[in-house]
Amino acid sequence: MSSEAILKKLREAVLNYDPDAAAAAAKEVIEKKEDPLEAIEKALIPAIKEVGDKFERMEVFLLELMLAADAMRSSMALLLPLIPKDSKGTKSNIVIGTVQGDVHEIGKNVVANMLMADGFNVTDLGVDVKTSLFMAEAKKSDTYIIGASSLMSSTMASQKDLLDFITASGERKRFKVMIGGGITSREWAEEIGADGYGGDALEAIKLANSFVKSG
Ligand code: B12
Repeated sequence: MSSEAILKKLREAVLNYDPDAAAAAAKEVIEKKEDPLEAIEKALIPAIKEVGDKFERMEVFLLELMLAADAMRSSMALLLPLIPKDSKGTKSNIVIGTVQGDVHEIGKNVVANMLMADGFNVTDLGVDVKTSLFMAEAKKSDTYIIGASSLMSSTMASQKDLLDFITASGERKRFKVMIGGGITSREWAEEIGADGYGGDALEAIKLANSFVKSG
């Protein structure tokens, strides 16, 4: 079976809300030694975005959105660990999480894994992360880089809360905060005083590296 045919299977599994088919297609990606990152970026992400667009147009229900998300989970659980990691992890520590009130994790997980692949030592705080925890965990793991993901208009405010919290602590200068996810934007990052915005995992990596270089 060609690479295109395998990617098509993966894409269709998400579009058909079928977690088992997604896991089976991911296994094929692995067996045929296809690039896991390409499978995520070219098949899985566009497919889940398509389902999201249908949900927004009210062409599908929440149940279908949840099944499509399960299909993402079952396939990404197999593919993400295969992205080659820079085992040294020497560039810097970094903490990342999805902000308070928000349980979307797919994009944040891609970013976290890509940062690891690029040599960062990543502490993933998970989803619905309490605002104060980002800074507490950054201090615990002795890092100054914080990444905060938000996918909803209602939870973008938690990104602002994070920046306000750090500023109020009097330690704003000590941290570099990057934000991203769904509908967030460069303009939003500027408005809330974040140090950077990443529209995708590659931009997240560039940003994190620029923080390391600028100290
Ligand atoms: C999958 C999904 C779900 C799944 C999440 C499963 C999971 N474990 O993650 C489930 C079914 C649980 C879900 C639930 C809900 N969802 Co939802 N969901 C989506 C969907 C379809 C895809 C999100 C996704 O994974 N995208 C793919 C990833 C790869 O993209 P990404 O997250 O943006 O990440 C990339 C970049 O943004 C960037 N990035 C991400 N994070 C970070 C962080 C940093 C630091 C940086 C630098 C970069 C970066 O890099 C990533 C890789 O390229 C979107 C639609 C869409 N188009 O996004 C709706 C969407 C986000 N959901 C939405 C809604 C409304 C909900 C619910 C409220 C539905 C409901 N009625 O209950 C709940 C919310 C629950 C909660 N409290 O959080 C709305 C939000 C609307 C809005 N503007 O506020 C959307 C936009 C759908 C829609 N069009 O209406 N959802």
